[in-house]
Amino acid sequence: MVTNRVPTTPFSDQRPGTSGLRKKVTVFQQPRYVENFIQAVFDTVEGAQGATLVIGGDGRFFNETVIQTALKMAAANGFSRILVGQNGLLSTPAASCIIRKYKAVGGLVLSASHNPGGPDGDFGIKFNMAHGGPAPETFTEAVFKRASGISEYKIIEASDVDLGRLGETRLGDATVQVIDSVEDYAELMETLIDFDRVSRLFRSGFRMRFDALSAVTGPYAKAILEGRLGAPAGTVVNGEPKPDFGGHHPDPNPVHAHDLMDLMHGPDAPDFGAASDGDGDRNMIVAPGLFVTPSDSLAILTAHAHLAPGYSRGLAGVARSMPTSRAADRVAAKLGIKAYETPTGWKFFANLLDAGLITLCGEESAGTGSDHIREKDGLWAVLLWLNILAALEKPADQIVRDHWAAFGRDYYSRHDYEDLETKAANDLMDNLRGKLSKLPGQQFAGLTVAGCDDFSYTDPVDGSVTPRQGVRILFEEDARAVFRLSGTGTSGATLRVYMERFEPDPNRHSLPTAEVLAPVVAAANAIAEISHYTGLEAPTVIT
Ligand code: G16
Repeated sequence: MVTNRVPTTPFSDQRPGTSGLRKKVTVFQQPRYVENFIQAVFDTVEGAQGATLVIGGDGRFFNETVIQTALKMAAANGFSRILVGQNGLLSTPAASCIIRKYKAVGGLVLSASHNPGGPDGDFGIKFNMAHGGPAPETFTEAVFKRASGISEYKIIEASDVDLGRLGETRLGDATVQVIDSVEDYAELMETLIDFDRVSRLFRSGFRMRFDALSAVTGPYAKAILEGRLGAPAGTVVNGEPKPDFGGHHPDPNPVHAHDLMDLMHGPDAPDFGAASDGDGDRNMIVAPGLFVTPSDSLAILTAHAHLAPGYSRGLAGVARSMPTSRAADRVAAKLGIKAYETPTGWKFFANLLDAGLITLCGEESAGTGSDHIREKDGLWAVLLWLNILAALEKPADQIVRDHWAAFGRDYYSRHDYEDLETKAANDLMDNLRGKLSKLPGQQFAGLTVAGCDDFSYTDPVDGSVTPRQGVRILFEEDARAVFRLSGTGTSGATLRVYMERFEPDPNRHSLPTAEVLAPVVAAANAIAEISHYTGLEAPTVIT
């Protein structure tokens, strides 16, 4: 088979963001764009020759086209074995599981996560390392450097691989193995979660709704919930992955998963509701009449994880991203384990997990995970919740209220200002950073600034320092506002403002979140001069 070395010229915009390279589909469709980036990744991977590579994606528009290109390029670049999910499908957590299980050198995961799909939607490519987790910044920066000076890419001439048929084929000197997308992941879940107990829960008449939002988790949820655990057929809705996610915005939050929210707040709410995102790494948990914030969910899972077989020996520690509420820290203090605070981005958890410093970790952006893989894992979080529900034999909303009664409640909300002009967003952050030294002691909307900083992270394992990860403002009234710019958008800039306020009094645990946070919102707006810089009077999305 012929290996072609195709001359190319660089694109200037191939710097990966929070989670890989994410752009509009139309950007990826430019001739040589995909090839350049993949070649830059392959040139950066150490030990590619003769190694195993995993390839899969979330099934969004353009997935299969890029997978065929990636397979032919992988064969041309010396990988000897390539594992690819059937029909090109692998959820991000399944890809992480498979990389680890088959000792691959890494994997290409094709996804733009929770961003919309379809010809006018978004696409993305990320590389996960041999530990199964997202590449660290040293790697992604090296890829960017390589992509910025690239002059040729390697690809073999071959016909497309039949991705529908399980089994092996030869591609040049490489073996391509089309694998079942679900099997290895489901097996791993069985080692962590008490499947017998959860099956008994379903047999006792427990009702749940899992909304896969027409994204990749559908086949996983159907096989595990309705297949192995015996939940009634129809428990999983929107379970067929579609290239445009059926028009859904596959972001599991109260705004985009509104059908689930309506059901769970209606008269016929099932006992438990959950949803997952485009590539299956995020989760949303809803109790009857009560949305559980991702920050609370992490805290509750931390408090009760020992009830599941995979965590019965207790937890080494817990980590959360900086903008995530401090609810998990309170549980860690009670359990006598260490709590770590990392920048936004799952990659920052990998070192802590590898070093055995933490067992669980999570983020406000609906990601929760454990040391079983090196990615956040939407369905795993749902299964751990089910295990806890089965073990505690209490309704989900009761578990949440009991948690607040024991630890206090961290009221929490995130305001997103999307599609801003990049300059306006940068000016807002610069202005904010510029005034930090003068803020302590000042009052805004009745709150007094106790302290503030621009979060800088020193990795406790390798000592690397990651500065400028978001501005934190702490108020004396046990409230906090955090400001940062998103690293996953594909057009303009998105300002995220994260607000929280701690309430220890159980008599004040059923207030509307907006009411409790109103002074924090007003203070945040005043301090950052949000309407002045954005021209917006209100956020685009509130979650
Ligand atoms: C990615 C990262 C997460 C991060 C999230 C939001 O998630 O893996 O760690 O919290 O982006 O990032 P930002 O606030 O910069 O938009 P995903 O699910 O999109 O891969």
